[in-house]
Amino acid sequence: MKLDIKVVQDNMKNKFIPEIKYFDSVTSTNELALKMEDNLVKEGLVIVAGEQTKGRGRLQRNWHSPKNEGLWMSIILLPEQKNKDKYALLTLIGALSVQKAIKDLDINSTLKWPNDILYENKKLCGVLSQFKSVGGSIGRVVVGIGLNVNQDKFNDEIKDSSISLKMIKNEKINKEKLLVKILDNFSNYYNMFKNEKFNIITERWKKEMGMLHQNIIVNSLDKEKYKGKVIDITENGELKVQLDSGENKTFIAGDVSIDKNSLKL
Ligand code: BT5
Repeated sequence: MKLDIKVVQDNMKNKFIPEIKYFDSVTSTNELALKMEDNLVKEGLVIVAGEQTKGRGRLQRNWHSPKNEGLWMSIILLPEQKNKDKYALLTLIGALSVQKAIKDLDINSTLKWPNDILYENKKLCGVLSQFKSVGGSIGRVVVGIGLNVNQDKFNDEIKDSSISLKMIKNEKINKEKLLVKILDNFSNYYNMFKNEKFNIITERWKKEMGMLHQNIIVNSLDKEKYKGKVIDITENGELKVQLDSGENKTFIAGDVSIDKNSLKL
């Protein structure tokens, strides 16, 4: 069923979100949020869509966003420049906000650095943060959230690696209530960010992430593969890994997977 945006608006308690714009169909809510003219942008403005025809993951990957079956949205932020080196935390905040909201449905999920929520190793939600520069420095941050809500099935390409809330609970989920909770949580976490309580955010993340102290492989942006053990999330939201060589390395981006070979040892 189509999202009833009026119900969402009527139930929003927090003052951080000035407006929620709903569209039946867009290419990508992130694309829209990035293209929006500066004079129309307000901090906390949310764009939600019924479907995305060109939903995006990281590195231009595809994000499947079928009509009325998920929450596909972007939150626009105008954070202070002085905290630039902490912007990666905004992605972590997106995932924490969704995870807390689905806990209220009695769903225990785990976070996977930097942008996934997993349930029994299947992907339930992905977050994509993008930036728009104004006058040479980052002026606008767009936190895009894609959450699988009421799908009964996925296409062949992702069916073994994806899951929806409905598949977990065996019942249809109320998207309006869920969206209100996610945005309330986001506003609370963003307040922590603005108050520079970065360590609360990273500590919470560490508590909820599945790979702490595990042997993993990082495929980094420089296309190198690194093997090691996850030891921390830094105050800047980076993944800190103790490499097999003994040296510590931090990653700001990358794809992480469990090192299955090391489990056999
Ligand atoms: C992500 O990228 O997980 C970020 C997804 C962000 C989506 C939101 S929706 C609203 C906003 N507007 C956008 O255009 N995007 C954001 P990444 O970690 O790179 O994962 C992408 C991979 O996840 C794909 O290559 C597929 O393998 C898989 N995938 C695609 N659609 C999926 C889905 N609906 N559920 C689970 N996995 C999916």
